[in-house]
Amino acid sequence: MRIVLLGAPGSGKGTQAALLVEKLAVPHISTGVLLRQAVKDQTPLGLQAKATMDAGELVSDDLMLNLIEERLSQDDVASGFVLDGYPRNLAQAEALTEMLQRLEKPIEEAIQIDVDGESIIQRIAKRAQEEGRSDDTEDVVRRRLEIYQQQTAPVVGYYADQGVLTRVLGEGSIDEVFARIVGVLEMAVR
Ligand code: B4P
Repeated sequence: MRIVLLGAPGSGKGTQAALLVEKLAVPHISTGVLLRQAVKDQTPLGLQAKATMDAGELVSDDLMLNLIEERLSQDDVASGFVLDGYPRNLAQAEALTEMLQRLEKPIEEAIQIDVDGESIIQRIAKRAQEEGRSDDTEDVVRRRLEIYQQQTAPVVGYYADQGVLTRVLGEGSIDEVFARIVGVLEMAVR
């Protein structure tokens, strides 16, 4: 299946995507992970993206489109994929639809993970202590949430209009949220 996971920073997209790809045996494509690896490897992309990520802003649509097109052209996506962190604004959503139409691999399910702001702050504060990610500081998280509201939240409506969106409650334990997502996918394949 070709699935997009949507949700605010800290909603559990990355966490749930990792569980889903194990269950479905398809690749996990996380633009956040790809970018952090590029920064670590000091590739030209990583060198360009680092300051933007550290400020909590979105990396440019052009850079992201190249990154995602390159990844989605690889052979391992033939059986499907779980996309996590892309698209993050309407321009990216439209570019993705156009690219996947060309590749004859349209999105089949978009799942929005809904979590309230207070849980998000607590989860990211915990991750900041555990992992020390450079964009998990309080000020940067606040900025990431603003950007989410302004630019990423409208993507939910975009997939609703395409008739592929389901919303899932992201509160509760990781296993509880996962069971809800699996329930949605089981309904979708019937
Ligand atoms: P991402 O890596 O996508 O960062 P994120 O939104 O914080 O999500 P993540 O997947 O890491 O966290 P999750 O909610 O799973 O992006 C980082 C940056 O890269 C962006 O700010 C931007 O600069 C850039 N970028 C990425 N994609 C881009 C694009 N398309 N265009 C432009 N720029 C882009 O989990 C958060 C924490 O909550 C975890 O510690 C987890 O353990 C915990 N958690 C999860 N579920 C839980 C639960 N049920 N209960 C308790 N804790 C839970």
